[in-house]
Amino acid sequence: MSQSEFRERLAADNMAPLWEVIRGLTPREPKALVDPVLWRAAVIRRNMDLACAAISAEDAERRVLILENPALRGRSLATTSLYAGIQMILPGEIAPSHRHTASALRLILDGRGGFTSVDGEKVLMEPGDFIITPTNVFHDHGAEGADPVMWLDGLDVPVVQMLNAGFSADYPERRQNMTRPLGDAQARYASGLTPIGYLRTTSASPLFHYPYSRSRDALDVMARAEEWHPEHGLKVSFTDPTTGQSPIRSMGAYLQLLPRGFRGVSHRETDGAVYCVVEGSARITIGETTWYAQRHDVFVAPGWTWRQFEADEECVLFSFSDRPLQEHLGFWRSEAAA
Ligand code: 1HN
Repeated sequence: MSQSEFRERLAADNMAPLWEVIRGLTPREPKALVDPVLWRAAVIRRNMDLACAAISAEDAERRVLILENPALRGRSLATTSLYAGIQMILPGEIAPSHRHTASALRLILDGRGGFTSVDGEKVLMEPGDFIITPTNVFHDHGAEGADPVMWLDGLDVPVVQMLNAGFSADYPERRQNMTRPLGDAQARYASGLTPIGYLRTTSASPLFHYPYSRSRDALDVMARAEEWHPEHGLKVSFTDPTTGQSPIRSMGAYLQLLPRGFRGVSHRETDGAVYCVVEGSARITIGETTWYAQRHDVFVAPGWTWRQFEADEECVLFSFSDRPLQEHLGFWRSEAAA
């Protein structure tokens, strides 16, 4: 039997020779599947204003501009495992209540008077706040003040797609009923006072709102010790106070303070990440690409690509990645330049 007859024979029986593909299945190291890419804040805002003229939040369900990696065009992906987008709500608008398997995390960029309701509890969104929408809980958003409200969304959509485990449903009304008072989760889980008898029943954190006023103060106080990580400056992860783990199992979110004059050591990690400059500016080198990133610029650092942070002025970066998932599976690795 010739080679080609053999291959046809196997294909006809829905079989294939592993020895022709084994290296692709078990690469020596991760491949560069996505591009480093940066979206300027001004370009985001300009296109968002066009989106606001084009469609209402109601008609869109979610008025979002997807941040697409040019290496994965048409697939709604920032990296192979992360979805990222920018969402805007105009005063008086409601993004109607729905739920889905994919978990979402949000970094509020601009505007006051925004709210999001998550599983029966409403929180007010302020710039810099970090908010999660865990898997399968109803959530709706709105803007009740005079400002348009804009934020960065991160979702684990690609993970849900890979597992083909996704469900979704609409809430019967535009806004969900409130079952808990304002500030309830904050009081219960972020005061160092967990109610006795509390039994965790969900996979995600019961604390779902991390106000920037608190995280920024914490960074400021921690920074006074001047204990800088050689690669990251001062980097903290958002944590579920009831477990000490990431508030969402599939994604981690981080704040990072680069002190003035910081010259970070080049490093690489198996998790690719989406970053957003919250305050100040920094020189970011990803592989062969260097950007001078400023407030509200968003960029992708692909996994296992050399990454370096330098700052002439104090800079605060937000980022999210699939690191907790990789750590759970025992996949996560990092390396610093010699
Ligand atoms: C979604 O439900 C939201 O609820 C944002 O704000 C972005 C991207 C893909 C699928 C669902 C939201 C989304 C999304």
